[in-house]
Amino acid sequence: MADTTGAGLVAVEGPPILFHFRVSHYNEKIRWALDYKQWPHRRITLVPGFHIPKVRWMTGQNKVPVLLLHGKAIHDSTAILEEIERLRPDPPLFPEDPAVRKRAMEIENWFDDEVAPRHRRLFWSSYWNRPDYAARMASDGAGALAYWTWRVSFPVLKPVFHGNLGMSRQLLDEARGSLIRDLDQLESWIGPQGYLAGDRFSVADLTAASILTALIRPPQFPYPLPEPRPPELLELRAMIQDHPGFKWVLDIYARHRSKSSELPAEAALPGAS
Ligand SMILES: N[C@@H](CCC(=O)N[C@@H](CS)C(=O)NCC(=O)O)C(=O)O
Repeated sequence: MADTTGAGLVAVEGPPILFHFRVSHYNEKIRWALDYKQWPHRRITLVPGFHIPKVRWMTGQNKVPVLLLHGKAIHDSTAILEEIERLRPDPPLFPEDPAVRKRAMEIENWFDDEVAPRHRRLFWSSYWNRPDYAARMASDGAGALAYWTWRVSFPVLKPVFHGNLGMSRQLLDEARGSLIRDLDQLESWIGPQGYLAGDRFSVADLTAASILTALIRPPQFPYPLPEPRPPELLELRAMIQDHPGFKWVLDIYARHRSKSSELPAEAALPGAS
């Protein structure tokens, strides 16, 4: 098969390759699942805004995460998690009992569809008028050229991001207004064993905790934000830091965020998986 990665790999035979934004909470779902299942994989860091030609060419749409698995490019974190589970069922992330499984997937969808856009919007709002901070955050891991290109392009990219992220005053106010409500909802779902669906760690917990990293950033999140962070971001974090839902995220990360199974670049050649 032809090289579809631009990374010199014949992807059909090699280990999974994750195309991701380091900063992103949807992408963290996939990193965590691969690490949880100890599935050796490669990661290719993309820079928001500049990712579009490659991702569109691979998948016909613009969003990451994208996982290249046995020559097939899969997008959408929910679909990717299902495929990972199918190919690597142990340890399981999806509950066996159909009713609990259905509940876990409902919770996953709620965090993906409702909570994630709100928290991402607030996260980006704290960088909105700080182009230097924004360029360091967005280009993290991609080098000095990416930093400077991003820094110079930000004013031009802003209208695109404005539409994509929903940065209107009304949507931002709504997102801020539902911060505590979202965590109250989460808290109401925590079961006696500390999990959201059933009595063990599942896709529901992984998704909720990943999505909430936009503002919480537990110490085990694999890519710490460049310092200093915008004061507006610290202020948002301070608004929720005493909430039991915030503490739940820290606890789930401390107990279940496995160490990385990312391969060093040279080990990711065909046949290395
Ligand atoms: N429903 C998708 C959402 C993914 C998503 O929104 N990804 C964002 C990063 S957080 C993205 O790639 N945005 C770039 C763009 O829309 O051009 C999923 O679960 O994977």
